[in-house]
Amino acid sequence: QEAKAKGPFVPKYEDYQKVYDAVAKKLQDEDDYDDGSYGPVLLRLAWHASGTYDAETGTGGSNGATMRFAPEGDHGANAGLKAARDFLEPIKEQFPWISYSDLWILSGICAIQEMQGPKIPFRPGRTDRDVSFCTPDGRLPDASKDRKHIRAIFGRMGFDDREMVALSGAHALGRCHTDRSGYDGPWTFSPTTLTNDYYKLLLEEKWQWKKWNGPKQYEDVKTKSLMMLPTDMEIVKDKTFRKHAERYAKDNDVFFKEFADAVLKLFELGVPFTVSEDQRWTFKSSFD
Ligand code: DDH
Repeated sequence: QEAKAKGPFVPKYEDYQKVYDAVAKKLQDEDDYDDGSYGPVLLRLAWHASGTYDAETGTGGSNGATMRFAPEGDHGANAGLKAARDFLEPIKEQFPWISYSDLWILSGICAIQEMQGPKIPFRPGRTDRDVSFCTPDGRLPDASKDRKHIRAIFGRMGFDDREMVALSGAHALGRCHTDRSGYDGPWTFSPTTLTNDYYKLLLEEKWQWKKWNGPKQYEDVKTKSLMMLPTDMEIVKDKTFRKHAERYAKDNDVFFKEFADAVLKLFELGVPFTVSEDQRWTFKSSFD
């Protein structure tokens, strides 16, 4: 029988699942970073790649992975994300067929799922673009600002109030680093597990300004070991934002559902997919 002609390699679901598995394994193996996981900083990389999107001009977003280049990589908001990009470099070498931009988003999804968050469906289609596609500085949120700024930044991406509050729940994860943003500390007591604790703590704890030489941030009165950014506190000070924070604090399932929807939307902003919405994949987690 005649051998079939071999065309170019077209990766399938199984191939992307292999990339997911490799990232998940590396997350487990390299547990001596920060609070025991690269998960939070991987998620932040995917979010900062996506959060540059501008709906009006269609520029920015996760397509392109332009944070690899100096102007964008050096933006103040991206300080420290080299740790995440370096973490992924051996994965990229192992699976050279995947674009950096798909890899960063797949890894953000892997981080969420491996930190016990909800499933986030994925579809490939991002291609890497050159330095000329770098976005201007100032498209990502500034933690020292107020609700007007939050609405301007996330509104520019096409999000409504409910989605802004849902996305903010990512701060259940990770921490601030004085040598990156200048802020200090984690938001919750379990920074490597996704829960609705961010909303619970915001609503139930007493918060005061931290007395220190760093940028203005809040600390919890009881233990002084947790932090909130000025933008985090807007989530409970603004009446509309607060209504959603209360819903999420009350019901983790509701938070997971609305967080997953908003993250899916965030990660797909501005990507010219050739695959339709009903052809998204859901990856198996390491503990499924
Ligand atoms: Fe954030 N974030 N973020 N954030 N973020 C920081 C860390 C992490 C803001 C500022 C900061 C989102 C929204 C906002 C994560 C995910 C997400 C830090 C500390 C600052 C500052 C960085 C450092 O020092 O290392 C502001 C302002 C906003 C805003 O909404 C107004 C969103 C939407 C997400 C998301 O993932 C959907 C994660 C994870 C971290 C922890 C990173 C780490 O290394 O740990």
